[in-house]
Amino acid sequence: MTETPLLVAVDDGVATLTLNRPERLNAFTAALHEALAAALERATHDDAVRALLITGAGRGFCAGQDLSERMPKPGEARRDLGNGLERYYNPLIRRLRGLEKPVVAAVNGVAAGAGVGLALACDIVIAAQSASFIEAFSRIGLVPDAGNTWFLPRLAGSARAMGMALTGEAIPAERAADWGLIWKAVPDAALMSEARELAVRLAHGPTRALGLTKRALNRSPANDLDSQLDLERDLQREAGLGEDYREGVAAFLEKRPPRFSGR
Ligand code: T3D
Repeated sequence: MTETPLLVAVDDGVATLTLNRPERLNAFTAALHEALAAALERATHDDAVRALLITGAGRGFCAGQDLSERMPKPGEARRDLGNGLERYYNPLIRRLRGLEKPVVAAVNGVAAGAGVGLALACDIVIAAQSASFIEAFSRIGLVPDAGNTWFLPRLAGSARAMGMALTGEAIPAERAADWGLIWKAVPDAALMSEARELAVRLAHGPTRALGLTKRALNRSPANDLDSQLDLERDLQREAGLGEDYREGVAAFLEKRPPRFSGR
């Protein structure tokens, strides 16, 4: 068993978080949740981190909850699974969606159960062609959680969401991309270089504006057009006061690449 459930490396503006339980396809334990929450908290407040990249060690991305932590001991009362969602999964998904820095998921292998929720909570999902997405919940008598019932119908439509959730069938990465569930599927050998290149590009971008863009798109499903127009006005006001906007316009007029600072 690996002892460090999460590897964290910060380089060139990108914090790379690697789920590191390859022998269990990076299934979530309490220790992995705690390490991930702490790393996301640090990344939120560290100005040197302007984008994040989340991936998995070994052949899997994340197989959801580690079921060996759920094996009932003889005589033990039945566990209230709502408590685990409240304590770990819901804060994780909220934190990823609320983090105003771009987050890229490099889905290197199977994503199952809450592992799908983890991937879909990221802003841009790139998957290896050999990866797949499995709503494994129905296979073990559970309901999709970790945001799955919110993400799936919005990204793929309700017919596909329902099919995935009720059957638990594996959806290969290329089909997931065709369905709009993820950004794209790439050859396995290209996954990490493409995902890293994208994360570095975003980290060197106008990250304050990218964070506000993320806020606008995340609020959109709950808003009517009028409210969304008001939100765009407010966020644009904020972006327009930023240094990156001045730099972007100056660079355009001077016909040179911009040097964004994220301010
Ligand atoms: O409990 C709560 O708090 C509620 C929250 C729930 C959130 C959830 O995510 S519920 C859903 C939990 N996840 C699953 O049900 C998925 C279980 N895993 C699988 O169905 C399969 O492993 C996969 C389809 C993902 C991959 O299959 P395959 O054939 O490629 O690999 P494998 O041989 O099944 O797995 C490799 C090893 O990882 C294996 O261990 P072994 O035999 O080599 O010692 C397997 O037991 C282990 N593993 C895979 N997933 C999990 C796991 N061990 C514990 N928990 C897992 N989720």
